[in-house]
Amino acid sequence: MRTQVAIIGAGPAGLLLGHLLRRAGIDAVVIEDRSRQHVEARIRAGVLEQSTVDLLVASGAGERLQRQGLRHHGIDLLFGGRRHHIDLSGPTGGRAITVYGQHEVVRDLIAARLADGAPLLFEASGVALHGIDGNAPGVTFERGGRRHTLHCDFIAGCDGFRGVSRGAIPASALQVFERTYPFAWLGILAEAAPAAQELIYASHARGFALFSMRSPQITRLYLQCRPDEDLTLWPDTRIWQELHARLETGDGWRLNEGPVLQKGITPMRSHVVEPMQYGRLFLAGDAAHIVPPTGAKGMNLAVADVRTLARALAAHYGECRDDLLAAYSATCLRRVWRAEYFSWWMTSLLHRFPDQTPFMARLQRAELEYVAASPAAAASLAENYVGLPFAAFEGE
Ligand code: RFL
Ligand code: PHB
Repeated sequence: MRTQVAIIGAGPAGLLLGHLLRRAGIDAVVIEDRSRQHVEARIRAGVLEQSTVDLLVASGAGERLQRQGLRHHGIDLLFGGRRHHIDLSGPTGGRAITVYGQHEVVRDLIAARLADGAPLLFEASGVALHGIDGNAPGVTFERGGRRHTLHCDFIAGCDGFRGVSRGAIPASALQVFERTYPFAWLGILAEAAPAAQELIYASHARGFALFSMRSPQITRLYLQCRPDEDLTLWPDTRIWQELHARLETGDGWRLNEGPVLQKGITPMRSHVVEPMQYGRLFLAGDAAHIVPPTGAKGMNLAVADVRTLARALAAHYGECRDDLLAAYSATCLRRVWRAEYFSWWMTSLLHRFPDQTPFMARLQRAELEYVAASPAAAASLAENYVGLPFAAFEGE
């Protein structure tokens, strides 16, 4: 087998890269170790930045997103027993976020790829990368009981935080930046109509909580919990009790309850590797960087990476120009570090830290009050939350 670009991983990064390359007339094969059913059912992110939506729509994969996505022009911050509305669109020239599940984006991109008749190989196990520091790289894997070799010009490592691509780069060639937070999120998906219009980020003495949604019938909720939390200690009644305690105030607003469809624990960490390229291998998305989910940036960063990579590959094949490929890592990392900062800031602002001193608690409260009261501080939150335009990091 031979292709121009071998893409490892059919998450948002790998699938969107395949889609953008196809539109640029570049051949790619997407290799995924899980089943189609598994990747289409994986519940993860829900908030798409304005630029992410614009790119998906412009690429022809945004039709259902435009019909079903829930456009939001604000978020609520809840602290000190009161809700404070943060306007996202006013200070950002009308930009907004769209709530649309990551698995829906994945479904749309899979449907587009299959409709194009483009290669997408699920259930490929034992994926290994070869020759990334030479001119003839390749990927080997097992599928349907046979071992296969895919020869290519470039490899895109889009296989997430636990994939194999990053590990194919010699450790001596990578610098790792990491921070692990002393808490996790317990998330549920509930069959209950969202009781509020906007997302609610709550800083509460019992810990952080987040109210979000997926559709007019489905609510998505998270609770700060211990990093080693045992889910069996959290029957649904305890989860609802805790959510009521952290998200409701004295103003009469009530959270709607409903059957819990899914339950899980998400660790919180920041992690970046530099550079995001080694020879013919380019890392994109979670394979190269992780943010804690508080800023809702992970999937949006994955999208920004593959847009940059697709444009660089188009310049290579279309114009025999390699300057964009050479600049890939530096271009992506400018945006990555802005998102790392914002995600760390949102996380630090809203969570209870186990070793939090009264002094730190007062500083946190002062910052929350500043964001809620100052148009300048709120505008900074809004600008980062809706996402800076692609051009802001590309020198265009
Ligand atoms: P993915 O989605 O992990 O996809 C990687 C794919 O690679 C496959 N794979 C392999 N394939 C072949 N061979 C191997 N050896 C392989 N190893 C792995 C995997 O099966 C998978 O299909 O990475 P990608 O594409 O980089 O996308 C990144 C996003 O998934 C991630 O950043 C977001 O989900 C993070 N995130 C959020 N991001 C946002 O932008 N907005 C949000 O609101 C948001 N909320 C969240 C989140 C992540 C969460 N969790 C569960 C971590 C909320 C949560 C709770
Ligand atoms: C979600 O809806 O899953 C979600 C929303 C906002 C976040 C993280 C996750 O910051």
